[in-house]
Amino acid sequence: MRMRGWIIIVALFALQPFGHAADSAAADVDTYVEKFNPDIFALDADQHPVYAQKNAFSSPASDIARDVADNNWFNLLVFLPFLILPQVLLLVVIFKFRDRGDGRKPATFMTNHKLELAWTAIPCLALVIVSVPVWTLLYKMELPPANIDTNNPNQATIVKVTGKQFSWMYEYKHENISIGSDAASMQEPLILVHGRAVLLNFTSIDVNHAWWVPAFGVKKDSFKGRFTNTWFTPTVSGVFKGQCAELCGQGHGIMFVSAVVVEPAEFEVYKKLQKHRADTFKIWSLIQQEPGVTASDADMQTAIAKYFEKDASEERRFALRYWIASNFTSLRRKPQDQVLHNDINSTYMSKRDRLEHLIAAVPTVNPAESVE
Ligand SMILES: [Cu+2]
Repeated sequence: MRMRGWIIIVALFALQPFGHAADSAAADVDTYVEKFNPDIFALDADQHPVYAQKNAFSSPASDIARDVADNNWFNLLVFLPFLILPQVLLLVVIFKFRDRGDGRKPATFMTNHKLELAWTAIPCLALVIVSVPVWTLLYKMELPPANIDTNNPNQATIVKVTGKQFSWMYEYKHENISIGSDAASMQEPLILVHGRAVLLNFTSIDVNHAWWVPAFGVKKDSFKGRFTNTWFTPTVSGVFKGQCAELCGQGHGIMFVSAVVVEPAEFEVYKKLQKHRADTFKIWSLIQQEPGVTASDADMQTAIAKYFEKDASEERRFALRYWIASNFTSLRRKPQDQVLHNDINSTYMSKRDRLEHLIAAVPTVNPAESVE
């Protein structure tokens, strides 16, 4: 019961931007921009708390990563004697059979069939022992277990991942969301749900790539004309970084992978934001133009009126604010020519303010029934 209470409180908190307290939305907007659009190019990643989980062995962030880490420790345990035993024998021989100056002759025998058989058979046996859990895990990585209903969006997120020189496109099957590039043509993160299985189907539209996030314990090749797949359940919330792991051309080094693991209630917010995204493009193209170019009030009002024609709900207002703020965040982060950079940095807050005023002039009309 206590657990359920907490879940409701957390959910109410997370869904607040679509509730009545929309006036404090500016702060909420920035909170969500930080959550769904983190700076994956931050160089001081170690000092950034969101990058805390980086390694499958020291801090596994999925069930599969946990298995990979356990498997690694098991292998180490099996192979450790092979590392230690020769060192011990070497020390014994060095000290026990050293030349004591008493004229003793060393032994000169050449073969010992029993010994040779043993040192061939025992390592072979060790490899067989290690291969059993390894093969089991490799098969487990391919498809989720039968008790996870992949047709149920609350149990599994299915994403088609398409690699291309030099970025990733993500298509969410149940949620009908397509993402890939942000307003600055930079890679967008894959948004995943804490505790919800994710099934990834990989392909490529050009050369071979490999999707790799160490903390999730998965690395999968993507090929043109073929599908490969893997799955895992994120067990830690936060931002996770990866990298294309197949040399795919000139931009391979900057072909990043990033994922944000959020709570279920936050994912609901994300879905709603995505639903309105395409409709905000027109307004964005008016707001952000060449340095020094400003859209007229009449043009802005027309575009905003058109945007709110569908509905003028809190949800839709919040989505517009969110996408404009998120787009500016992406642009400000991208290295670009100095004139454009200075222009964006000196004008983006006043542009956001102008938008706030224009939105405020449109009366809020929440739709009678929610359009899901
Ligand atoms: Cu690549």
